[in-house]
Amino acid sequence: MKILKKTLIYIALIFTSLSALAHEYKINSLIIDHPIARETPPGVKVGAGYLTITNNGKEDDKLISVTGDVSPLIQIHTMSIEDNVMKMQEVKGGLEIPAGKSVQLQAGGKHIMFMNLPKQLKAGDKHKAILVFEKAGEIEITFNVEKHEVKEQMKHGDHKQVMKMDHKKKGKHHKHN
Ligand SMILES: [Cu+2]
Repeated sequence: MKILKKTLIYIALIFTSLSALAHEYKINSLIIDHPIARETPPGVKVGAGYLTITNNGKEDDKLISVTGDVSPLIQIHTMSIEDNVMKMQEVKGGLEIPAGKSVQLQAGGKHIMFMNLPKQLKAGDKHKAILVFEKAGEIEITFNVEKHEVKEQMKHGDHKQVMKMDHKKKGKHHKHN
């Protein structure tokens, strides 16, 4: 009995944490899935936001603007690489959300840019914002601030490797030279 109870509590916990992680919003035929902002390093004045917008309707729509307390100027950006230089450009006139399609704003592609950040974005913070769509109208969503988990793990691994390499170099120094 005790084990069963524990298992049930465990399952309940998994579901609560899942629903906390994956938050979504609905306005008319649009579904806005999992808006997040990336944690920013201290002193950095810009931050990125990501989300997915799915248009289940029969009419195209457009994301016209994003506003919120998180920063005084929020833009929608595209990202491209020209001559090995990463370029970001503001999407003018709104971001198309075609009927029956999903538009992903994600790392390395289209994103929301928080300009002139008044303070650091920290993991666990929540920032409300208003999305305005041409046809669906406006909706309040919350950006959950999350860490760059994958990158941080990589950094950690690299760091360890560098340490190991240093050790080897020191140990084999005379043999090599
Ligand atoms: Cu940008």
